[in-house]
Amino acid sequence: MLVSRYLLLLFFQCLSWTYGLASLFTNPAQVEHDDYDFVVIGAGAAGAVIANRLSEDPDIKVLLVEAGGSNTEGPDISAIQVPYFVASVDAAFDWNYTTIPQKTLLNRTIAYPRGHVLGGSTSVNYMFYTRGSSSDFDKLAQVSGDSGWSWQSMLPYFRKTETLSPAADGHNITGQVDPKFHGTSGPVLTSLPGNTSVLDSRILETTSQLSEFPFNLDMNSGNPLGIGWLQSTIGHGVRSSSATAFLSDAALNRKNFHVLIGTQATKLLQTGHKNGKPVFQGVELTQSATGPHISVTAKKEVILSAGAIGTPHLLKLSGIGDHTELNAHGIQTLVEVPDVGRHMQDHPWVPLQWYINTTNTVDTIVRNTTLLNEQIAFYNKTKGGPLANNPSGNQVGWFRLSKNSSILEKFGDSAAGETSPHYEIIFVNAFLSFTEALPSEGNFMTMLVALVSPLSRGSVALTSSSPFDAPLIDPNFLDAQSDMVILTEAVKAAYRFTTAKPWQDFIIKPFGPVLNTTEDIQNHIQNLAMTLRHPVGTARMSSAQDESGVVGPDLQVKKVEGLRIVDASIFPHILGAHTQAGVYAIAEQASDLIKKAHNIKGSN
Ligand SMILES: Cc1cc2nc3c(=O)[nH]c(=O)nc-3n(C[C@H](O)[C@H](O)[C@H](O)COP(=O)(O)OP(=O)(O)OC[C@H]3O[C@@H](n4cnc5c(N)ncnc54)[C@H](O)[C@@H]3O)c2cc1C
Ligand SMILES: *[C@@H]1O[C@H](CO)[C@@H](O)[C@H](O)[C@H]1NC(C)=O
Ligand SMILES: *[C@@H]1O[C@H](CO)[C@@H](O)[C@H](O)[C@H]1NC(C)=O
Ligand SMILES: *[C@@H]1O[C@H](CO)[C@@H](O)[C@H](O)[C@H]1NC(C)=O
Ligand SMILES: *[C@@H]1O[C@H](CO)[C@@H](O)[C@H](O)[C@H]1NC(C)=O
Ligand SMILES: *[C@@H]1O[C@H](CO)[C@@H](O)[C@H](O)[C@H]1NC(C)=O
Ligand SMILES: *[C@@H]1O[C@H](CO)[C@@H](O)[C@H](O)[C@H]1NC(C)=O
Ligand SMILES: *[C@@H]1O[C@H](CO)[C@@H](O)[C@H](O)[C@H]1NC(C)=O
Ligand SMILES: *[C@@H]1O[C@H](CO)[C@@H](O)[C@H](O)[C@H]1NC(C)=O
Ligand SMILES: CC(=O)N[C@H]1CO[C@H](CO)[C@@H](O)[C@@H]1O
Repeated sequence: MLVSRYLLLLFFQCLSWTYGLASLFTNPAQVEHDDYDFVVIGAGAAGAVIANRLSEDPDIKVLLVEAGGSNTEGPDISAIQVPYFVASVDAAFDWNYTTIPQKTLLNRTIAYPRGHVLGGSTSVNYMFYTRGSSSDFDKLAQVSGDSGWSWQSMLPYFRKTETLSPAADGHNITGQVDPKFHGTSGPVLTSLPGNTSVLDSRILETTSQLSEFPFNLDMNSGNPLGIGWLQSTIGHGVRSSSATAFLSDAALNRKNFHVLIGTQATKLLQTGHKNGKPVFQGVELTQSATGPHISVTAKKEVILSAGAIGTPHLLKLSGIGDHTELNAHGIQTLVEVPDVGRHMQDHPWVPLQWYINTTNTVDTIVRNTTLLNEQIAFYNKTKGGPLANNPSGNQVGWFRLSKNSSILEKFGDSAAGETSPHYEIIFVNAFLSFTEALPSEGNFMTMLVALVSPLSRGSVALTSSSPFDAPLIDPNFLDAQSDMVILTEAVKAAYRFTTAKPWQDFIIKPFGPVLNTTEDIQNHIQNLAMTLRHPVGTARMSSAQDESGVVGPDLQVKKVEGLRIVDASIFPHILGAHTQAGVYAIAEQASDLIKKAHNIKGSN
């Protein structure tokens, strides 16, 4: 679904505008050295929430530091605003990471995108809005020993972030979502699909024909199981990111809120001792490897929200980690916290494509520049049409292995609990692949089949002591035997889905060879498995008494004062869901925890 950048440039320049905001800084010389109450590192899903919520109190001064640039200015920004162009998001907004060779995947290395822009990965992601299951959060409460992280306690925070908004085409969404689970006044806009697809009626019909694939009115109710309509972080046809939501003009006009872009935190600095523990309330900043380095000190706390890769990387560079690894790179260990960078989890997936008997799929638009231009003009005028829609399709399903499955018997249950899925199927009305080009003829349905309850654990490790050398990223996909077995079962389930009647006069043939055997499927997985880009766990939460783990249930780094971590890295087990909604919710709850800890007004 690649689109020439020339077209984007040509047609969407009108969408960009220039910031004239008092508190958006591009030069570290503009910030104050030691006048901030809080310094937040990373303006992604979590950091933008925290910085916004803490600066709601005009007496609290907050600095938010982001390595990437503006989300509203620059040549390629239309790709991060127009939903259809998500696959064309440019490397200009990316950290350009790649995994180390994945041993179960024929030693392939896999591109590992992370947003490097205001909004972080929420500015470049596929906009799925899926919260996870009640079991996911109840298990978090259990592991952390804190009921504040349970589903019931988190539901108000999910609502707080969100406003369920009209679909881009204005259709009646009754029967596609249960509004009682949704927010009505939060900054992040969510919506149902904005364009119909030829798959819609066939998928719904299948849910009533095959009991294995039931319909679910709302996968964000705490019970995601079954097939439902996709909710996306799209509002009025435009991507809603943590930057559009929490770093709006109104927020950036607060006198007590400064945002510094194009600036990387290169080290956390120890500033003293308190309660017998080292205090880390200083941050070293720079704009380039060779440029000047400055430092800022937070009066109350530093909040680390650099994401599941950036956070463990920065901790290790700062001497917080495992001494063996730090020694090997000549870094002095200031605090021994061996779990930093360990226990990484992510969701692997494979594509399955079929030729289908229609000309009405997104493929037709991708191949026809005239038609695309017509749609661009239409979108430009109305913020509607296929370009306003999530190009990943209109329905998603979440499934568990059957209760009597021998896999459960042999390996135990890898999911968090009864409401948590083992695998996901995403139904796309287009040819979707990150490794294969769109064939010159034919129209396609793609199923993205993902393992969402992996047991494999990977790591983020140092390459060197330089903050400018990318870390070694190892999701260690399918290392656990049961992961390959369950993903294989998931592919078989996807094939079973296509045996329902609605597909019989519609699917022409599979793209590529038929995967008849377990061995065929496993070869397909080894050759094509990719990442859903959901890394978590690299600074995992554990109970206050637990010696292992990186943060306690209050998100403070263990053995350290003045430093909290709020981002995807704190999840001790991966959610059975795309991860942004969960990160938004933990960040909302963390904002309240921090406000309470410092007697700041405005917590719930
Ligand atoms: C391509 C892609 C597609 C995805 N699709 C979906 C989806 O459809 N639905 C979904 O729910 N989730 C999706 N995700 C995942 C989701 O976006 C992330 O889980 C979520 O954004 C994580 O939030 P975070 O705050 O932990 O990190 P991020 O949002 O990644 O933010 C971290 C921020 O910190 C900044 N940073 C890092 N290091 C430093 C430093 N040293 N100094 C200063 N700044 C720093 C980064 O530039 C970034 O802005 C996707 C992710 C990607 C990359
Ligand atoms: C990633 O690569 C692009 C293109 O080469 C570049 O513009 C961008 O700055 C790179 N990102 C980082 C964080 O270096
Ligand atoms: C992958 O690399 C490892 C280590 O170099 C090697 O032992 C193994 O044989 C390789 N596997 C494949 C399939 O090439
Ligand atoms: C939407 O559809 C439902 C059920 O068909 C109906 O009750 C409701 O009035 C409709 N809403 C609007 C705004 O038309
Ligand atoms: C496609 O559908 C039409 C009827 O709508 C039918 O005549 C034709 O045979 C079908 N083609 C294939 C390849 O199944
Ligand atoms: C491309 O789209 C235009 C505009 O809708 C249409 O007139 C034309 O026939 C299409 N071309 C092809 C090859 O389908
Ligand atoms: C989009 O709209 C702007 C004005 O709002 C106009 O200048 C531009 O030419 C339009 N682009 C297209 C492709 O219609
Ligand atoms: C499991 O139960 C289903 C029906 O729920 C049945 O069709 C299937 O054969 C059973 N499988 C095993 C391995 O017993
Ligand atoms: C695989 O399935 C196809 C289509 O159903 C069939 O033609 C082929 O013979 C099968 N191959 C094997 C090895 O079973
Ligand atoms: C790609 C796609 O399915 N586009 C559809 C968007 O909605 C219009 C109006 O219903 C359809 O005509 C398009 O086919």
